[in-house]
Amino acid sequence: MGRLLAPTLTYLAYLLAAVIGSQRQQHRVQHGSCSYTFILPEAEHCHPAKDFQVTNTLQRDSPTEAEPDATESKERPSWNERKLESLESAMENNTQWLQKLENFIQENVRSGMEEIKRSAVHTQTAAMLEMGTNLLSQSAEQTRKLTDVETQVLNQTSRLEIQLLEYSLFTNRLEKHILLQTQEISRLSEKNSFLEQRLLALEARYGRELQGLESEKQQLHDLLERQSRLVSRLQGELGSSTLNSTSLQRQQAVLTDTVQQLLSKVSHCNEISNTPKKEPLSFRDCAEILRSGVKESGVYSIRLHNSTQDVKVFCDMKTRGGGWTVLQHRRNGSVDFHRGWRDYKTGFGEPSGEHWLGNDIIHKLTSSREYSLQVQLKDREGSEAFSHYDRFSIDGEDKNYSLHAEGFSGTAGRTSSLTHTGSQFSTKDRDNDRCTCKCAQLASGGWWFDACGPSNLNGIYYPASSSVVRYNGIKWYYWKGPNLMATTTTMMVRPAHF
Ligand SMILES: *[C@@H]1O[C@H](CO)[C@@H](O)[C@H](O)[C@H]1NC(C)=O
Ligand SMILES: *[C@@H]1O[C@H](CO)[C@@H](O)[C@H](O)[C@H]1NC(C)=O
Ligand SMILES: *[C@@H]1O[C@H](CO)[C@@H](O)[C@H](O)[C@H]1NC(C)=O
Ligand SMILES: *[C@@H]1O[C@H](CO)[C@@H](O)[C@H](O)[C@H]1NC(C)=O
Ligand SMILES: *[C@@H]1O[C@H](CO)[C@@H](O)[C@H](O)[C@H]1NC(C)=O
Ligand SMILES: CC(=O)N[C@H]1CO[C@H](CO)[C@@H](O)[C@@H]1O
Repeated sequence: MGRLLAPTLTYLAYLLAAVIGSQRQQHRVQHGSCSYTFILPEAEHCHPAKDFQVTNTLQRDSPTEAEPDATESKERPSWNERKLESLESAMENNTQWLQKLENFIQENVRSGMEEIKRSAVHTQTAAMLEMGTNLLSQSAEQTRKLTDVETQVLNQTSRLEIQLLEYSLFTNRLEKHILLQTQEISRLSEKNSFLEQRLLALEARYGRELQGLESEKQQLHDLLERQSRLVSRLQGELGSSTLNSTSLQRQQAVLTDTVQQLLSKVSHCNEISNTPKKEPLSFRDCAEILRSGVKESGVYSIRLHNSTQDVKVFCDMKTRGGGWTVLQHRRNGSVDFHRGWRDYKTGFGEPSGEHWLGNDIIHKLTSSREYSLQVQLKDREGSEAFSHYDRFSIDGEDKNYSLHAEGFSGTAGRTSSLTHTGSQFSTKDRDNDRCTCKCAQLASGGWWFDACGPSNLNGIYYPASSSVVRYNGIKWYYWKGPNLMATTTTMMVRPAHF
């Protein structure tokens, strides 16, 4: 306001000066519907008369036209008088003049002052009014601008608020989303840790399995190497045997030649002698084979009496004159003797090694004629002994292969270890003993158990290192007690009257 006021005051001063200095002192002020016109007095052009010389030099003592008059009066005698008179009149005129002037000036000044005052007041009022109007309009303008600014600010504020609201909504949504994500992440991490544990467990398990598999693989690898070495050795052998076979073929060819020569010779002989051919020999037992001239122990074929069946048996041609047909033989425990009824009935093992000839065959053999029995024993210390029975036979299966043994003699004990006549044969699956127990299961093998008796040559073959007393081993009680550490046992028969 102060700044506005200063130019206004300047303007007012200017207006005042203009009012005083202008030719037509008139000023109009418009305020609302009213208009004010101020007419101001003219100061410069308000001369009294043409001859009424008024100059700004108010202190003019005498007019310039009066001087020539003064020079004329000097030439005349009464000049001083006249001069005096004129001076007096002039003075009077001047005085009048002065008075007039004074009056005029006084009047003029008074009215001028009033006018000035009035006009000044008017001007001032007008200026003030104008100023007021200006101020009013300016303030209205300012108010309008202010309102505009206010609306703009409000607009901005509302817009900002809307944006803020949107942002907060967005933020809320984001927060919710983040919360969901966090939950998801935590769930996933839980799952992950669970899976890791599972993985660790699986790794541990599979690691162990893998180690086992690797060791197995190593073993298989070793086996494979051994096998391949074996294969290569076999290949070498095959090569040499191929060579051998070619040499054998050559030998065979030579032999074939020889045989043909012999055949031709034989046919020639036949032609010469023309004697009838003998029937091919069949032997009932090893004694007959021995009698036919064979002196070597070994496996031979016999045909049982009253039968068409050929049986391979081992013939002992050395012991006490030979001719023994072997029923039972053991020497290294390679054959399992803990067997059932059917195996003992038909026989098992190989006649060249450990074997049991078979109860049916023994029955048929010993029932076809009278036989004696020889039991040949050898223990680990190398001592040998035997038990002999003059008469020996067993019944058929219908009587459970009952034992008949008489005429005991020998070195393996003073009394017979074989049970008395009539004992039935028992195996682990057929219990025919006189014990409430099952001797074949206790003592193992198949034998003529009594209850359970002092002998069992078909017991378990224990290795030499075993020193423990066992009741299921090989037993020939009256020679070596309950525990015979036998290396070989042989049961063999020969016709009683050999
Ligand atoms: C706010 O101003 C914008 C332009 O700046 C205009 O388009 C809008 O209509 C205004 N809103 C209000 C509520 O005045
Ligand atoms: C081949 O024959 C020789 C003797 O002729 C014998 O020493 C060798 O063991 C035989 N080889 C085979 C693989 O039978
Ligand atoms: C077998 O021998 C028995 C006597 O031991 C006899 O009764 C039977 O007839 C014989 N069988 C044959 C086929 O010879
Ligand atoms: C037992 O003897 C037989 C016949 O001599 C032989 O084939 C087998 O390999 C031997 N077994 C053992 C374990 O010594
Ligand atoms: C032979 O043994 C069986 C049982 O193993 C038995 O039933 C049968 O009576 C026995 N036979 C004789 C003649 O005792
Ligand atoms: C001496 C002088 O100048 N007198 C004059 C005074 O005024 C009158 C009229 O105004 C003149 O006529 C006189 O001559």
